[in-house]
Amino acid sequence: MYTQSLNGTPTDSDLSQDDREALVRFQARIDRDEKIEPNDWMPAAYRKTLVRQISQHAHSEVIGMQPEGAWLSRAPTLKRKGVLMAKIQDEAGHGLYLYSAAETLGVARSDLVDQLLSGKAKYSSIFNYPTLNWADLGAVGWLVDGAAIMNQIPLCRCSYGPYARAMIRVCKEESFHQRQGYELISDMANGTPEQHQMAQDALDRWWWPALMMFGPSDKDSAHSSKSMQWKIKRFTNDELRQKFIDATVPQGDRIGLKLPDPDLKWNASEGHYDYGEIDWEEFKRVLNGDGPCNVERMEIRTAAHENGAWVREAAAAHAEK
Ligand code: BYC
Repeated sequence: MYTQSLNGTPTDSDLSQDDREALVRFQARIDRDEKIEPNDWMPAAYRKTLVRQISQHAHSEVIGMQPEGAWLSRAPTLKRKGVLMAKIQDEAGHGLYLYSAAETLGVARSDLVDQLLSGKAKYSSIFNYPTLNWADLGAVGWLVDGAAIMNQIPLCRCSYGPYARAMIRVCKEESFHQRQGYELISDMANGTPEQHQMAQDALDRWWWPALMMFGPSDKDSAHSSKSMQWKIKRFTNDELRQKFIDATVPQGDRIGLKLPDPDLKWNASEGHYDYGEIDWEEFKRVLNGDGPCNVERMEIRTAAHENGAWVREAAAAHAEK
């Protein structure tokens, strides 16, 4: 049945007259900026898109703990260690809110996790890059969390209520993450010449992967037009990427770091920065499992899942009592 089914994207000719009318009423609610709630009627394709996006977002938060976790035992001061620990715990929390938001759409979290572990579901490309030195933690906070906020603030106005509400708290925490990263990399950039060089090197390696977080260019984005019509996405991938670049260039200038793009220049007539070509071949390779850390990330995640089996069994046994 079309109306509430989770699978398949029917074509217009598959729809009954009732379904067509329901679709018109649904789009009218979206156009009036009403929130869609879990028990409301929604087209199967809207539900499917949300499950896909929210679950991939949740997986990204969970996998995203790994590049930072690698530095917990090597943080240079107690203060930095405490901040890093809090940030990583926040990411775990974001994953949990997001899995819960996805579950309101009628999918089981265990199925979503299986999709991640079997390689069927994606997670953000950015987490397949390594954190090679301490300055990378600054670059991750400044750029990766900075890009995340740019992408996620509009999701607070997403048409699906549970996702939009989860994003409000996530964004508050992401804002703290971005600021701690910028403070960390500012300290490095203003430190000794060697520390400054480490900060520049981290920026050089993280800049382009951070731009890829926003997804393929609009002309290649499979889902954007439908997601914009349904107000799941409020801006296209390229619009958000441009906003991020425009916000980040002056931040780099302020701390004396140079963004690694020779084509970056202010375009006064359009009021934004023009930028160079993104290496989309690299993006595709990373999405297809061939990034620097894809294998390692999945091995660690799979081992954590297997080692946690007894906790899930104990929790289920306790719940049955
Ligand atoms: N990496 O049609 P498109 C965080 C996939 S967590 C991997 O434009 P859409 C953080 C896309 O899924 C950051 N895959 O898709 C955590 C689709 O594949 P499928 C995660 C990507 O959904 C810890 C295909 O390419 N943020 O910030 O309209 C520590 C075609 O793309 C990527 C979110 O998940 C990518 N970069 O737009 C620190 C935010 N880009 O599903 C920080 C929520 C695209 O057809 N998600 N793909 O197989 C979104 O806003 C949207 O899903 C995207 C993509 C903008 C990412």
